[in-house]
Amino acid sequence: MFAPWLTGSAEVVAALAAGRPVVALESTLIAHGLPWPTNLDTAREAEAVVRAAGAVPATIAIWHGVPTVGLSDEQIVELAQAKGVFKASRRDIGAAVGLKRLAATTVSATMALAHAAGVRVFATGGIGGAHREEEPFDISADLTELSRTPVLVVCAGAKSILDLPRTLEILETWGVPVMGYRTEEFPAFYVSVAKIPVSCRVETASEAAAVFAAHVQMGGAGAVLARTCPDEAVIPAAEFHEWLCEAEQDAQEARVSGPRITPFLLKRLAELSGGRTLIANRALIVANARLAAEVAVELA
Ligand code: PSU
Ligand code: MN
Repeated sequence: MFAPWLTGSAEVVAALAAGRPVVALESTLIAHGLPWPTNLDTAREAEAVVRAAGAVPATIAIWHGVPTVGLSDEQIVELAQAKGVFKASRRDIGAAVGLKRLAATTVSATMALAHAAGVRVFATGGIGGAHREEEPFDISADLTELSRTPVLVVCAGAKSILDLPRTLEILETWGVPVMGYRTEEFPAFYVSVAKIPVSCRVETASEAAAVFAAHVQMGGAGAVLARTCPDEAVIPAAEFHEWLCEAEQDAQEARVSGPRITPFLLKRLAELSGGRTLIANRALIVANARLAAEVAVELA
């Protein structure tokens, strides 16, 4: 079950061996998505709600070359403050291991490592997707990974900085189910929902678990379970789009592209919103972690 090249915390290894529920959590949002100390507080709160719901949290990263499932609290503290952390997506796992880098894993890389460990449920903030600009062309590896790795990704949809209709079309092309948790419309990260239908609505964690289990049993791979940002933190779409246009212009002027674009936009949005996007980001990550734990309990 647990690939020999992986390292796991004793708690995670024991839980998996006993068939107890485990929830994977990613590390790019700690190292690149949120600033200190919101990143540490969010990572700890996500782990705490997973435990409270009866599952074991497994924050995943590549620890100086060692793919690790279940970082210790000391490691999370170090990662939250470290400078020059490598942002590893699926293509970068080999480089991070071969060159012994300290790497935070994106959704795509975290899915790959979670699957190698035998973890089926994973919570994050929002998946990557197709960016809005034609130039520079940019589609996240998260979408490809969802099409080939059987892990359920619980998220607040795809990030509102993206072209959401295009992102959903790509997921549909590649056979990735997108479940809406108590919603028919696709959640849009900081913003409540985009007016695009999900592929199926579910009312409970148990329904989500049943859909995912059937999808995988019949030859499917990854799936998305999307819930909206908690009401008290959600950002009105009109306000958000003003900030987004400004942030995109700044990104163009600074000629930011590739893996740097998403962290750049998230940071500018936090500044332009006076910290409101950080409150939303933290709230949605914690809510997703709780729901992921409920689904993991159902699957176990
Ligand atoms: N969710 C968040 N904040 C983040 C991310 C998700 O709330 O920073 C990260 C995930 O690791 C996701 C990545 O895979 O952003 C997307 O990066 P890119 O657009 O370069 O694929
Ligand atoms: Mn990209």
